[in-house]
Amino acid sequence: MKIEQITVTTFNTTSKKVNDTDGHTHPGPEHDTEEAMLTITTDDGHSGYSFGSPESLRPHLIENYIKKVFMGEDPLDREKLWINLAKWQRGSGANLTDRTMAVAEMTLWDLAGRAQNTPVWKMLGGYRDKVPAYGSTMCGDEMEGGLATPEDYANYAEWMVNRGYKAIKLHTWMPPVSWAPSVKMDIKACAAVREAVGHEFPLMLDANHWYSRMDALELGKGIQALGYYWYEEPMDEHSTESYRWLAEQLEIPIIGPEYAYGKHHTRAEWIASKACDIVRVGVADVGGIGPSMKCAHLTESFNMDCEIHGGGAGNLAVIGAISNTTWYERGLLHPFIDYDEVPSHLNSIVDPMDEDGNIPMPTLPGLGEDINFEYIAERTISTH
Ligand code: LLH
Ligand code: MG
Repeated sequence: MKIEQITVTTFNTTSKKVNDTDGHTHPGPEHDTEEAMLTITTDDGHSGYSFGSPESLRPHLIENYIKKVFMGEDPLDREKLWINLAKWQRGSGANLTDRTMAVAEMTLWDLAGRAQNTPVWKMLGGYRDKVPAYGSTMCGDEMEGGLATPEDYANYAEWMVNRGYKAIKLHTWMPPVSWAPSVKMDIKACAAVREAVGHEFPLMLDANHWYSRMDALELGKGIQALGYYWYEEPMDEHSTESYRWLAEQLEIPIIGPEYAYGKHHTRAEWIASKACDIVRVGVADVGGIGPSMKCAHLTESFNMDCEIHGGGAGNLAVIGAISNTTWYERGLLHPFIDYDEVPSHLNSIVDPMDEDGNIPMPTLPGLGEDINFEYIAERTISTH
């Protein structure tokens, strides 16, 4: 089996989400947008698919890195192909990102799963056939009836509990919200939600990612007193020492790193530095499913949990194959967004949630995405 063709199909679709000036996602009016599908095909007729932004799959990246490393190779040699791609990152002038590598590597997994008629989480060595989800809110906003006040968070938390979620994570207010960030408002929102859901319900906080040490400590003490279960990314994660300083002073578990670069190496540094109590890993953050498994196993060796950042097919596959994780992050959620609405380029969502708050592991071969190829063909703008 040899890789014969690598194609990016850019297509038109619609979205009801917009980004603010600081990059956070919020609800917005329905608008046209572009999405890209990477297809890798072998000489014996097998194909794998994965999705990314057109920018993360632009011709420069496909021609100079992905094709250079993948063409003519056996797609089952995922470790070799990933390591060779990772080596190219150093000299790529920051062009070849972990996100692009993740899409390329997930396409190899999808191809292998489809060729062997097996879901990826089973190929990795299955551990569970379902996982409980936590509802993860969007960042706070200034929309009437949205997530503008502590009461809004409390009302929405009640809705989430009724919907079946077994845990909730708040993303609170960050710039460009006019008065944000505010430790006092974050604590008010956390307190309002605690009151709404009761004392036993698991709650987590992912606050403004750029607080100072003193603000992060004050907020940590506040949510510790409210019985929150974990505290996520209150400061810039590139300062491991700041997290070690914070973790030493708080009893509430610190989770991280989510966003810091460096893949499994960074996770090892955080564990060794005692900068976190729970390790955070997402396929898009560390360059794919394979490196996420390295992180999970590294974490397991230290008897630590590894909680997965973000949803989607790749993250679900990793959760299905590791023992030291508890939750699937379902989101980002907002009162104005219907998370269960099927995106036009799919026939169904990969992470439907049952009334007990569980996500069943996909049964389709490969990553388990049920792709609407007809829709993509009809709305194709370009291929390269
Ligand atoms: O800044 C944001 O919009 C969120 O923090 C986002 O990155 C979210 O994916 C996250 O951190 N989840 O845990
Ligand atoms: Mg986070």
